[in-house]
Amino acid sequence: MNTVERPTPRPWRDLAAARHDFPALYQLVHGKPLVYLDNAASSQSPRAVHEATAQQQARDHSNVHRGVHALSERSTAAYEGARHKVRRFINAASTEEIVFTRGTTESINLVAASFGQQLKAGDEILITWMEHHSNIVPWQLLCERTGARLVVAPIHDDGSLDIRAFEQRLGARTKIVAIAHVSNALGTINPVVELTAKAHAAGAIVLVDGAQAVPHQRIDVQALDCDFYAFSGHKMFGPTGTGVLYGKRVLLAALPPYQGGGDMILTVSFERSTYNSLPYKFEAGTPNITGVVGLGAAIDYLEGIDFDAVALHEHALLEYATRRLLADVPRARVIGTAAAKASVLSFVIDGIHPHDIGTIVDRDGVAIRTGHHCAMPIMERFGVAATARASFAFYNTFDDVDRLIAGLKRAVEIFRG
Ligand code: C6P
Repeated sequence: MNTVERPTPRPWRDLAAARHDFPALYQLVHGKPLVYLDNAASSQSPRAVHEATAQQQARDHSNVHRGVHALSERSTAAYEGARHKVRRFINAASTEEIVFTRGTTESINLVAASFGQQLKAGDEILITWMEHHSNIVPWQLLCERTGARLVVAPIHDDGSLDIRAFEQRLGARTKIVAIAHVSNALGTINPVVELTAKAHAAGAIVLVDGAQAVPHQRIDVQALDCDFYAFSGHKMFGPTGTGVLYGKRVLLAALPPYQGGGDMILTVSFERSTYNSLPYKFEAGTPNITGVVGLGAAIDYLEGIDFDAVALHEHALLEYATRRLLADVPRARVIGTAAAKASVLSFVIDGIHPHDIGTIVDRDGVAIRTGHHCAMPIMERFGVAATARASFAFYNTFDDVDRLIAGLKRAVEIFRG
């Protein structure tokens, strides 16, 4: 029985209509209508993205920046057009600051490999306890190469960052501060403007892992004032294998290339090569042209969405799901209860392994993620091996939450024996 009153739905006319743009949401899974609650892993993409990628593949497939023929010119225009869309979307000052990558992971590795060449023994890289492995391991590898030290700022029991401890760990040795904008495993939203200002005051540069922020809120990299901002296309309704590294022009211009190959050079001889201008210096080899065109289409789509409405709707979903979970699912505990939280609900049900929870609700057509969410230190911090995680996008509904809770109650029944 539902013991929690449902919020009166606000007139989400646009968002409710938008749901119809996502064909994947209208399928049966194990004979039941799909409820897709794994958006933090990968969100579904709208028809406009499918159409853009299909056209790129079917009509314009060719290489960029290399040919004078019509197909290559069309591909180049679409690829560079997407760069303009990204620039506008995150309010970067120039397209020179927008580097296409395979995803957040590659964006962070790029900075670690390139900017990281300046680091030496004794330098420090400050991260937080709530980072995804993508924002831990590249820095560990850099520490191994250079003798620099990885320093970790702890978090409170509710999953929010301990800002005093963060400040105490900032110092003259801190060269890089690398922080998640939003935690994928807890949902915590970090105060990145404040943290960036503190890091800059200490003389460090700041990389923000924006993988979980970009789909949910308007990002303005100039307002954030971070030096680098990394995100993935497949979490913002675009294709897999696409991502972006934003970097301040003055920093990118001074950095050595990441990878060598075609397109990132101006001249090559056996004695020496010279490098292309920004951002091409960081885009070696044939890029994921089709994917980037799809990412551009995803951004066009997002430009038509009211992000304030998205934030309100997702917050309402998260609140309702949290209250229903705690009221109606015996032995459920939420992991990550920070006041500032995005639409991620990580939880455990005592006595049931998260993988069993995920498998049982999947039989009901409900897709959630279970596991350590590539954030093993967070699991250790909260004394669990894994959690179950429901993560919402604007196209989710209160019905979706009800279906999740019904599945979870079924799981509890099954394990009661
Ligand atoms: N998190 C999740 O289910 P890639 O794989 O490069 O697109 O994104 C990596 C990444 C980096 N930072 C954060 C905060 C992330 O959430 C992710 C991806 C997915 O939570 C897959 S593990």
